[in-house]
Amino acid sequence: RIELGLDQAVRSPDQLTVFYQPLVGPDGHTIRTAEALVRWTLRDGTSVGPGEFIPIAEETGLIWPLGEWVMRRVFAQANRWPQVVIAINLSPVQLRRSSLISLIEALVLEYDVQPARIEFEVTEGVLLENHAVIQDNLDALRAMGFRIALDDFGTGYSSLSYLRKFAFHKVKIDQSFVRGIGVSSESEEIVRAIVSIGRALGLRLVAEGVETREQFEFLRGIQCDEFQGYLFAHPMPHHAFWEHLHGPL
Ligand code: G
Ligand code: G
Ligand code: MN
Ligand code: NA
Repeated sequence: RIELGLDQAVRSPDQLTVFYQPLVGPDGHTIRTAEALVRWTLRDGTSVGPGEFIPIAEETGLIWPLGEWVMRRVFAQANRWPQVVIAINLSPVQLRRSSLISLIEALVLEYDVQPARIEFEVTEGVLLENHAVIQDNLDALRAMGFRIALDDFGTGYSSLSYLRKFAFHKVKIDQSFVRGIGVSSESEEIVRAIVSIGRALGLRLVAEGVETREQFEFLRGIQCDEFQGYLFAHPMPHHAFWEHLHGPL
């Protein structure tokens, strides 16, 4: 069963790794941010994608030790790349616990990480819950100096009022809209609308899942700030990311 295997992987995390995917600026190569994405490779060499095991980790509670492990890995590695901000995905399950903040405070001291170097990505689903703890946790993270990005924007029951209610730094436009660029004028209009609202609210705008030159040109034309996708780079192991930043050793 996947649960048992995941439980073992989290206890002795030699099967887990963190990959990093660069986000580039409008020139198509300057890297300001990288997203941390967990990978699980079984002993037999097969790998299970986070799309499959994160939901199970959320149901079983394993997201808690798994999330802590990801933060420890990223915090330990972040100091090697002072020029980039590392983005970490936070599950709604993590955000619902008030002990998240004391954990992160302890990790900041232990790894001597500057919060401004870390960005937390939260999905808009979290905001619908209208949970006081979630709001308090986001406020506390912001007060500590972390940046907060709203991930997968446009896929949930988005209400624009959330953009005002929570002071995000960034909005990540969901891949599904980016995929529609050049294909559906409706997707293009949605992307334009998200960008103009985000801009009016002073947010940075990130496009996810950019795979073609045409998508990139469109998004650059409407002044998106950052771009993430296979056109620029795939998620990669930390040593490959290091080489990507500095050239081969
Ligand atoms: O890397 P990939 O595109 O396969 O990721 C699939 C999903 O898993 C994405 O929604 C991504 O946000 C999520 N994910 C990847 N790494 C983490 C992680 O460390 N924590 C959480 N909560 N989600 C993650
Ligand atoms: O839900 P979240 O946005 O955190 O998920 C990010 C996921 O998107 C990662 O699993 C990453 O591997 C994937 N991804 C990144 N760039 C691209 C891309 O250009 N195309 C596709 N299809 N997926 C991408
Ligand atoms: Mn993400
Ligand atoms: Na996303």
